[in-house]
Amino acid sequence: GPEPLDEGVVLLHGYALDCAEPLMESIHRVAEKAPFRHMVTPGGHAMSAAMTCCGPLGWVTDARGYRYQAQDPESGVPWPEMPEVFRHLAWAAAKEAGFPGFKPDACLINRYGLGARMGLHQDKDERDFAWPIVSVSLGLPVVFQLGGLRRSDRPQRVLLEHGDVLVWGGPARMRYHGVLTLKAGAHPLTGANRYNLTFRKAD
Ligand code: MD5
Ligand code: FE
Repeated sequence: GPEPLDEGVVLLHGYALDCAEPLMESIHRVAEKAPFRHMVTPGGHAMSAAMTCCGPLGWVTDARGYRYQAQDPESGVPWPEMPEVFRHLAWAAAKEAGFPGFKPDACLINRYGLGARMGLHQDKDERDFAWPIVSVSLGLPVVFQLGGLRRSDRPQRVLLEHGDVLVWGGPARMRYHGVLTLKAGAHPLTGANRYNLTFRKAD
């Protein structure tokens, strides 16, 4: 089976390469219905990554806080359906990493342009932390910060490249993590951007 990076963290290097083109086409189709936007944190700062969602639940942030909800706040209508290629990839990667039966109900799509980053944080808005999170990287590479269970734990740096899939769960589920600033580049499928799909069981 795959090599864990650390307890509960499995990096499936290149696992999404074979389906990268359908994934990107699906991202663009989702974004026609639910455009990428820079959501605002409860502290009043616009996030540097642009986001959209698909699936029964979408993650949102605004002045009221962080939460999952069934409707896109910009349009008031349900998030677009989760494309089959997304659902299959998330399920298969989770199984490969030792989490059979993963049926995510939320997919957050992050688009990082030049200079975008994501500060160290924990993912803790989900109901059941027994399910893993599956993260798919497309396009330009970025340095991922894999921290510990306390914010003060010094993060390890892991390069995430096009097609990489990261699965973490169990003892790693609540680890702090983030991504460093995206550098300039050009990728044949994504241009100057990095996309990240984050699959979660939120409800
Ligand atoms: C990203 N997104 O690259 C990252 C990948 C987010 C987010 O963090 O919340 O949208 S998710 C990688 C991740 C999540 C939770 C735990 C760990 C990694 N981990 O312990 O390594 O846009
Ligand atoms: Fe996160």
